[in-house]
Amino acid sequence: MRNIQSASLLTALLSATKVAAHGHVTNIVVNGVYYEGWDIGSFPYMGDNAPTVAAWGTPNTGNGPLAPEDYSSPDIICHQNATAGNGYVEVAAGDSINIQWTEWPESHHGPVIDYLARCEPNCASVDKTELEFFKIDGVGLVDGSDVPGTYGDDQLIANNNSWLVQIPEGIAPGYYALRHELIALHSAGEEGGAQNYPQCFNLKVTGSGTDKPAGVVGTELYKSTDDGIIFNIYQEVSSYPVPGPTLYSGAATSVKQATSAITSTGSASAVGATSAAATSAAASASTTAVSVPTSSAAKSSSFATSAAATESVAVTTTAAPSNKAAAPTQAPETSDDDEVCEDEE
Ligand SMILES: [Cu+2]
Repeated sequence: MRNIQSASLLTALLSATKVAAHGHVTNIVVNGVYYEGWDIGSFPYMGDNAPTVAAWGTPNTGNGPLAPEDYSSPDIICHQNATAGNGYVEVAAGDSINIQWTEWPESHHGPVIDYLARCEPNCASVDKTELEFFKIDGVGLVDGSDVPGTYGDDQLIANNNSWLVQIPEGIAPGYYALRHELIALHSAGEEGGAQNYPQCFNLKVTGSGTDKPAGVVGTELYKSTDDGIIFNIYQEVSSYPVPGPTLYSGAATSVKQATSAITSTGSASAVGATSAAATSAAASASTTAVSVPTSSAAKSSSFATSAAATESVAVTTTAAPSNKAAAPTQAPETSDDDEVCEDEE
């Protein structure tokens, strides 16, 4: 299989180069409100002038992955040298959050996993190494009949490079760090080859739940020898063991992937600020998720549908910044992560 025609190989290499920057989360959408993420194209160069966002910051301007050798490093918690965002986004338990990625490389098949960790007193002031994460979502193999299989992140790609995660209804209100992660398995056939792409956002969860699920610290989520970390996707498989701790019993069993129409733009509330005006509107905006068939790569840009209650959104009511969501900021090509990313065919 190595003697592929050089033309198609060249094409593959070129397209790989185009997406070699891998990816990151550009924004999240909560009940129609758009909240920007950590813009690796500018925020790392702004020092204290970087805007207050709910996303955790990282100097990882090259979009590179973490590797199994990083599993015992604090980097695995929320990516390379990550620091907690000074902001948070309010969301009601039971609501869903749409997490928007830049274009995800097709070759990088693997699971999509989401965790929450309770932050006391808030996520901006915690010691990240003490955050205890419980798993609320983990989609691995969707269909293994067609090698190399369809995985969670293939559904993400089909869903406009976005992922819908539901905040469990039963968890106690409070501040939480959402740890959303893609694990690329294209080189995971041998130990050390998996690629982890964790992305974190601070949330303030409202509601009347009482559950405070047990979790594990980030540096104990995975081992380089875990079954789902060493895994050969280039063979017919009928199952895939999603790595990490077991799913929290109160997690949604299945979330139909959909995009979320953006009806307004919000700003993260600053930790410690007395007014949460920017996010208070989120709860009253309606969710307008539009189903995307998982069988086809529906990438229609006409996701926006009738959005009720837009008048109740108190925050900046600019039009949906679809250009922002669709055209990720170009990142400086400072990374050498191409070297660790062999797109095996
Ligand atoms: Cu890669």
